[in-house]
Amino acid sequence: MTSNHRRRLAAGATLIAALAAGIVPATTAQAAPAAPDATRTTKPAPAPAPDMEGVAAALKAAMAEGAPGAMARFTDSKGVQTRALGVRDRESGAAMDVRARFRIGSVSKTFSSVVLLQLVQEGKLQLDAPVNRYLPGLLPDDRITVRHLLTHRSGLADYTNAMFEHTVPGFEAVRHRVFSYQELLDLSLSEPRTTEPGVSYKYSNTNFVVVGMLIEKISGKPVAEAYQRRIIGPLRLRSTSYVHPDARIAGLHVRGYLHDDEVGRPLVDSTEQTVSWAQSAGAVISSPADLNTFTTALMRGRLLSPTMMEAMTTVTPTDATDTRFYGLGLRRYDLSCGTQIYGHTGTVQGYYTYAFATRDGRRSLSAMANTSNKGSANTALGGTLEAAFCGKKPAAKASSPARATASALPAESDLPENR
Ligand code: REY
Repeated sequence: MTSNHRRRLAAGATLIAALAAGIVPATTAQAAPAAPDATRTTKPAPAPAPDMEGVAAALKAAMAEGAPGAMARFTDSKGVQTRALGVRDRESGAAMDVRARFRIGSVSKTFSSVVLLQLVQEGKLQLDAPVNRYLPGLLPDDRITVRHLLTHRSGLADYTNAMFEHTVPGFEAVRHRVFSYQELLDLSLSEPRTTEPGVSYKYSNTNFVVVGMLIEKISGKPVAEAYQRRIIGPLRLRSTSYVHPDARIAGLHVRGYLHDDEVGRPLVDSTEQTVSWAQSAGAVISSPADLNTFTTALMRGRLLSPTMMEAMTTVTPTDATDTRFYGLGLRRYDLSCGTQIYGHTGTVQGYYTYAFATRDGRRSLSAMANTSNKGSANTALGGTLEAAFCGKKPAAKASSPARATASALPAESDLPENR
């Protein structure tokens, strides 16, 4: 062994000890020379700088597709960058504002998943145990497990497909209703099940209604309290709330505008609603800053143990593109530059949301547009992901083969198999 070798080994050992003691920030560790026996011999490529003009272009494209406004907030080691375009209120003409709150739809599923996985971590339930062990007789099949719910593999039909088959009348019929979880589950059970338990991925809000029932049964408290005590409080998410069945959004907020199925009909202001049809599957209210804090904290392991993070980020494909995957209440998208991002999408009447972060939690993006039932606007909004996480695209060569990417394809929540 050369003395040079020895010095590098010693430096490596010191660094590992310092890391274990929590003295050295991880960034220093990456910049330090690798020990000779390290498996990685080259430095990781630096993350591409976000293309904020590309982000703005995607927001503009969402507006060109019918969103009154759109905004995005990106965080990395260099700080925060935001873009807000259009209006958050068509009547007053108030401009879109990155501090404003909005309905995050199914990004709520990641919140519910975190709560349930904390209960698993505490030994209060098991991922591979039947749901009926904790809620006897609830489901028609003892083979459906807790993990099947979190991975959308229970085969329980999505009751919202029938509810919102006719968008505006469907919405108006439930806008002010207050459902019990049992009523929502009964709607699902009145339809045939879609798959045998565990067999295949089929996105269904019913799964996260049952997750809400499990949280309430195991914790003995309403889901609102669980979100507060386990996520909102510890992360100090001051613009995040779960107010079901209150129909209003408190404080500075974005108004949501629902598209009618019939082209050319006026937009419906859908801001006020109980979101009782979704509850633990989609009724959380948040802001861009809070969503970035949430996805970053999650990925950095501040909410769950390494074992639970491993379970949550173990994914299977959701479609044939091989770019989109689902773990436990968490999506993974593989972008064109090779970067993998984790988070969730959300659709609730009047609001489309994306909230994603890299696996190391160093970069995060939240983006929203204040419209829905307009798939092309949602797909355009998804363009913020490539721009933010992959940076500027090299000028396209006419001969280069087109590669499918997670965000250039129709938004996942608009694919029939996910609705
Ligand atoms: C329900 C319909 C969307 C939305 C949904 N959202 O299940 C959950 C999610 C919470 O995954 C509605 N579409 C729209 C229709 C279609 O009414 N006919 O786009 O506002 O985020």
